[in-house]
Amino acid sequence: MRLSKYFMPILRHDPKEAEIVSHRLMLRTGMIRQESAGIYSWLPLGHRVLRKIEQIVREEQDRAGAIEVLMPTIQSADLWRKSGRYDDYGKEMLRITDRHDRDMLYGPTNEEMITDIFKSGVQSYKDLPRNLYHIQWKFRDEVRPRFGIMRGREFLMKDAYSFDMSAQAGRHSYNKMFLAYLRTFQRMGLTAIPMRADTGPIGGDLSHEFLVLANTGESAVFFDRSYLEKNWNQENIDQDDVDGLQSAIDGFTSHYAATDEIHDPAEFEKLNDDQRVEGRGIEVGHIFFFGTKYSTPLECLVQGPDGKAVPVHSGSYGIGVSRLVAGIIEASHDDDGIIWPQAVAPFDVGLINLKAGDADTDAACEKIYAELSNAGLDVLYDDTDNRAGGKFATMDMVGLPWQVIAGPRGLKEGQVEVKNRQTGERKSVGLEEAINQLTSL
Ligand code: P5A
Repeated sequence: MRLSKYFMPILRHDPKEAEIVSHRLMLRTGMIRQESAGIYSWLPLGHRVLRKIEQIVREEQDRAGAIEVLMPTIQSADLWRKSGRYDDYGKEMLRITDRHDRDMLYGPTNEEMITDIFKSGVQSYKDLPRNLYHIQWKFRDEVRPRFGIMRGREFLMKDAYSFDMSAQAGRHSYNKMFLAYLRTFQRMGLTAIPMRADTGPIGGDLSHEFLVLANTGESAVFFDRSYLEKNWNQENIDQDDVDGLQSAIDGFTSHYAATDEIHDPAEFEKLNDDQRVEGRGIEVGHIFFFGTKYSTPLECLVQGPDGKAVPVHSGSYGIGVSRLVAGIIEASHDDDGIIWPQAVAPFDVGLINLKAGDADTDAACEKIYAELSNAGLDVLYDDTDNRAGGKFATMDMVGLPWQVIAGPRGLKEGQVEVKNRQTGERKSVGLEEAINQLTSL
């Protein structure tokens, strides 16, 4: 992408309304624009990151055996009346009346609808287990939308719903999602710690939240240091081995980890001083097992092997896809701006032309741009005639993993600079070598 043809409205100054770094940097780099309180447009740069995160979430859900669907954002109130949540959900639910005076709502979550969908498509125990998910916009009329898209009113969520014949089978489905979550967040370069959690308006009695550590997180967290040393993707776990997966999850959850809501100081104090970590965290995922809470009122029954109809056991599993964009920035930035982990970066390489209009510099940049693009890399090419200082600052703020800087002085010796945004290391290398280095990443 050539910057001269792109839409990336950079703000020169910090916006007053931004209290935390992710909100500030998302506004400054032109990733998002507020439309009303807690409601944002995703501009091209932000949209690219959102889609990358969504794709990682999708791949890990698919790998865990979940099946993608897409439910609407607008729902009828009928099913919610049946489950009893139409009144329980309170003011967070945006209620809408259509032209026929029918009560509708903008979905804050989809337990009711998916249970109804499932019920209409499945009759026998032979069709279970199943896990259906979608990635769809939700609306919650939060009292205090804040921190940009971190706590929005409209936000993108991945929500999955599992259906099983028994509580034990349901537990296995829960465990598969648990593992998928650890893998998902790690692929995005995040350390997300699973913590036992309250179930709130979703319900059930088994629940875990996944928290990314950041000083600006909304929850206070207390945990055992050993969580910081885990590499979930390296653990060789067979997700279909019921007992093996259960003991792996038991292992992951055997150490102390809790948010302030359910923190037990006496238990925490039992850890050695150097093992105790207190901090703040951002909730990026939340999983629930609620058994027959929805299947009973919504009459979602399945015929067992003995011919008797029984309510299915279900769970629901959420990931804050749009919140993750902010969560990653909170976890990965410095004074100069964002430092995108490779897996979610909006572009792989930022190419800076230090003298646009100079024939040799333009030719060298065109060659680099073409060869990196042909090799499948996404390149943001700053081909504008802005000042070099401004170009450096913008590129650092946008935070792409690699930069290639080309100017007449270096090119006289056939050299360009390659900069690693994370380490800050800059190296002068031959033009071909720069291309080889980046295409072999
Ligand atoms: C699980 C999936 C649920 O809604 N029903 C379907 C269950 N859980 S949850 O914890 O309430 O939400 C899941 C994740 O969505 C993100 N999230 C938000 N992101 C941005 N702004 C908000 N206002 C917001 N509310 C929830 C969180 O990451 C949460 O873990």
